[in-house]
Amino acid sequence: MIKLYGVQCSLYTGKVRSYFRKNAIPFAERTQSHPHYRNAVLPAVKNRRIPVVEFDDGAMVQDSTAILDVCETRFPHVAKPTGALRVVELFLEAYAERSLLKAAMHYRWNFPEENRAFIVGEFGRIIAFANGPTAWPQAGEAIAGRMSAYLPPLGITAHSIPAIEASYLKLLALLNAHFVLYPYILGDAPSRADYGLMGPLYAHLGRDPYPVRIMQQKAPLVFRWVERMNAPEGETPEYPDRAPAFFDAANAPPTFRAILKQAVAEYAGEVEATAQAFARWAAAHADKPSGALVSDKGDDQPSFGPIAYPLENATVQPYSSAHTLWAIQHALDAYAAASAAEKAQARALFAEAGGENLLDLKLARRLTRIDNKLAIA
Ligand SMILES: N[C@@H](CCC(=O)N[C@@H](CS)C(=O)NCC(=O)O)C(=O)O
Repeated sequence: MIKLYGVQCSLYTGKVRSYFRKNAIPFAERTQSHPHYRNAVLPAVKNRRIPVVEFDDGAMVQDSTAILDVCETRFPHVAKPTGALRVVELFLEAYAERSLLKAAMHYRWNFPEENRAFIVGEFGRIIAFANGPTAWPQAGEAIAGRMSAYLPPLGITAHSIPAIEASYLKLLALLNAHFVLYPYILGDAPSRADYGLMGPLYAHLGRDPYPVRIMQQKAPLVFRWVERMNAPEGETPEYPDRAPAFFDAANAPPTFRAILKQAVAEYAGEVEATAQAFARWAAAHADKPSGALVSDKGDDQPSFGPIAYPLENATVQPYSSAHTLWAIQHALDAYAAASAAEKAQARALFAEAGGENLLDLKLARRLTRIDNKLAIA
């Protein structure tokens, strides 16, 4: 049976767990404290991040996006959208994994009175469950310190927090309106847009004490979507007797178009600034051969240095994430592979969302992952 190494409070694990459940793919979930993780998985993947999936033939992959890529070839029966909607699902997956990380991290770490004991306990139970409740707080504190240190490099500051909150609350309202009509982002079947969004919207924003209350009170249909995305049923009571199909890109409903527009508004500036940082990096590293890791130090998700981009009425100043360009490359590849008619549909959708330029983005070099680390293709 497939093994998923991860935990409930892990953003990226939530994405993969939901994919397996929704598509009736049997799996067993384990934490990193399992002896097989330490003895066999970590030495093989050479990357301490979760999730890691060990497939039944022994192949192991770290990175939720890379795992879904592999799953698409291993489980061809799982329906996936085509044409313009394929471009959209991969764009929204990239948006969820990077841009929504700000809201996920802010709402987890900046409300310690409500969240801190819960999340420290969660971390403690991951690494020291067998040692019993008295051991958990101390074990959890060590991880909590490391995770909360990610906030400044993500650009989460007193200046940007009002913008991060405003943008997140807009998304919640738009999703809530969409789920009145459809069970999933692209209609009546889940896609990588949903799996991607499940990372931040379940593990942090739909589960930590402070933000889950916001979701329940302001966007109850989003809370229901989170439940639905973690359940194996194909059909749910609110939308009975509906065929599990995606809507047609040409007739994409206004509620969906509004979600795409919000994602573009939040994320396009970061993508463009990161692509520019990559171009500067590539010019300075023109001798990097194909197959070389991006990071000389062997970092799996390196940065091309600081960037700045607008969000609402603020400027966010994070360290750029090279990894997000690899994720965006998925959407660009889908666009390049589309027919002329599908390209026109994708352009129409992104143009209406204010993001037509994204489809013309040229990355300085092609990116790939080698040994679970970002590399030059
Ligand atoms: N792009 C990776 C990100 C994985 C990731 O950052 N996972 C977190 C937990 S949600 C982690 O393992 N962090 C450990 C660390 O940063 O040291 C993926 O999609 O799997």
